[in-house]
Amino acid sequence: MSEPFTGRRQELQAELRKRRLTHLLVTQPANWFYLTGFTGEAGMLVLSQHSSTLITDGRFTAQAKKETLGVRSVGQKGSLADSVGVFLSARGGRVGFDPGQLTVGQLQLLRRAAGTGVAWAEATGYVEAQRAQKEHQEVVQMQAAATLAGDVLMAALKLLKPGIRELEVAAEIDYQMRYRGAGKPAFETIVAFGEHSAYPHARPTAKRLKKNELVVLDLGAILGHYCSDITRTVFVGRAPARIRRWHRAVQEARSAAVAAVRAGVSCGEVDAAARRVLAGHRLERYFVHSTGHGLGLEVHEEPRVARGQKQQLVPGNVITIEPGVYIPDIGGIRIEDDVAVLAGGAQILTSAPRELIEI
Ligand SMILES: [Mn+2]
Repeated sequence: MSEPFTGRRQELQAELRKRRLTHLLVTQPANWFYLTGFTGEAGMLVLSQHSSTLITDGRFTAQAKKETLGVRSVGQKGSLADSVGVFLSARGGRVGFDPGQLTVGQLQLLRRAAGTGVAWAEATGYVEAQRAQKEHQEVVQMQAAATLAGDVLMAALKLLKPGIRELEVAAEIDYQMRYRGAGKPAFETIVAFGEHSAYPHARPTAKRLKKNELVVLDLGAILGHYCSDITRTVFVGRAPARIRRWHRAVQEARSAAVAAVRAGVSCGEVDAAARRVLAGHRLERYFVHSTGHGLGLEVHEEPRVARGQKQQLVPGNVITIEPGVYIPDIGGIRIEDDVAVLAGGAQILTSAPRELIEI
């Protein structure tokens, strides 16, 4: 099978020509990995209309040569800004940079080093837009990452006995990810017991599990560079009627949002589908975050599945659908799946059971 990087660079280079940029600075590791395969965490990729140059320091030069094909790799001399500046000053032209990724200080240093022959132009989110539309092989990889995350979550349920600490469960989840071949967790694993689960992004603590508590497990694995993200909610004991009712409402909201997913539908419409169901159950005010987010090389990327988002889904988008309700002092309920957008619908990548798990 051919490598995907050359084609991605060619697509971006066509964009540069269209935008009349001679170069684009790629300053973010996920972006340069996407374009070259380079896994180092320091350096800069300078994409020109017909060539690509990776400028890295001594820790990464051998790695850059080994991992990339058709990319010139240049060893950094002095600071990164000096090296990139010298490279650009020798060529001149109109250089695109992403103001969301370069600090004011870095831009000042680059300007000074590149001199007056270089014009600077804001070029926001070019690679991110390309990354949002996954190729078939990327979706296949994300399916594997999602399956692994679901398996780890199901295995972790066995630990949920009264007395265990949130941190112990989180440690076991992280261990199981790596044991099963994942690179590392995609984000800090969330294990939240009882009233802690009312915080959507609770951090695991030394709190011990009690009977008749809710448990929210939210975890993601990075497998073959791609992230997964899954959440399930558990009740320790037999759940009272109101917990069942809340969980059913969240399940219904999740199903409505997934049913709304297909190419051509706006992200705001998907978000509204979940919100409408929760409003019908008078739970809307307890749903305190967006319905989902793009997922890929990073755990949060384009597109955002939030209220009012006009951006339309296209085939190849991979997003999370994760409605939840958070009742202060009692607990939270969230169900999260990863979904690939198809022309006529959605392909669900995560597979663990979605009903309320009582243990
Ligand atoms: Mn998520």
